Amino acid sequence: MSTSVLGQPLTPSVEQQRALLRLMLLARALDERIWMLAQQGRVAITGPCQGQEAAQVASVLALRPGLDLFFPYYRDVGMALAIGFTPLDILLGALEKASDPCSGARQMPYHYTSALLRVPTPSTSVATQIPHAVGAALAAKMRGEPALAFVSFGDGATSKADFHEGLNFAGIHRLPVIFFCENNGYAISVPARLQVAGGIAERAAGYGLPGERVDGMDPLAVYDAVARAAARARQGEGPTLIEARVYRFLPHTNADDDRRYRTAEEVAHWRSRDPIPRFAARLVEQGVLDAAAVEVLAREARQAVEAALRQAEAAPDPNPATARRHVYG
Ligand SMILES: Cc1ncc(C[n+]2csc(CCOP(=O)(O)OP(=O)(O)O)c2C)c(N)n1
Repeated sequence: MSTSVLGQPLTPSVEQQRALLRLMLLARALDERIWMLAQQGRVAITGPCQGQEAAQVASVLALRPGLDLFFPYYRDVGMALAIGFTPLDILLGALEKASDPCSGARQMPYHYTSALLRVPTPSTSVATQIPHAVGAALAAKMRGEPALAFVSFGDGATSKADFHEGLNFAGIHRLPVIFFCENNGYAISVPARLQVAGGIAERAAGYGLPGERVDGMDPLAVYDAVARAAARARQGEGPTLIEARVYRFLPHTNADDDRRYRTAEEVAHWRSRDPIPRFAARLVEQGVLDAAAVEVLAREARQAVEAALRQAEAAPDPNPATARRHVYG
């Protein structure tokens, strides 16, 4: 694990460690349910987060939701929950209901948007949230606000010009932004070795900012790296690139067949490193929770998702007569 300037990793409080596990379990339960709805044809599309929950939740817990600006991407169910979106918010989007808080079902689902939670609306084009975040960090710096901008994206996004332009500008102007790459090894079927000849973290050096690789299956390692990057940003020391090595357990989306580009053995290997049972076992070992309490958290997560689903299913669909409202041109 990486260390702070004092040589000690920055660790979440016991309360935060419980919240970490609770949110990871909630993300897993919600993602599993949405995947099932997609298999049933009741949800049109989903890009599952399973395997990436530790990186998604721990990064947010090291930051200040409500103050900082967040730019998550479509796979970030765990991140969205940690920022403050509810399972109901996410399900209203997944089921394309009129009361979807992100866009009233006018965007694709999982385009997380909330003025209250300081999450600006994203575009569907991969990596475009990166320059958006850099611009928001510039604005925060010009206004003298204490907020930083946190932006997440996949390994494939690092091939886009938006990534390089964003890092370059942020590096030159020492902007308070954290670039958080969830490297799950693939951009759909394209393996990371065909995206990046060197490493992703190493790309930061060319833009004059620190780059760090962490085990994204370990929430404490992620928390430590993001907390240190946040401290740097808040002290005016500028941006950081963090590459969290993760794995997506399921296909890219429900429209993808991952058996065509990766082996069952590879998936099984990464599943054996599933961040949720490993972190739960660690908390039990350290006496933070007992095994029964872990079971209760898992059950409560599934119940919360079922209750939200009942509510979302009962919500009205959009009125087709309004389909062209807000359409430009
Ligand atoms: C500019 C652009 N090109 C292609 C797509 C289609 N597309 C959607 S997701 C994706 C893969 C992105 O991979 P990565 O950034 O590694 O993230 P992951 O989905 O693996 O989490 C692609 C090519 C798109 N949305 N935008």
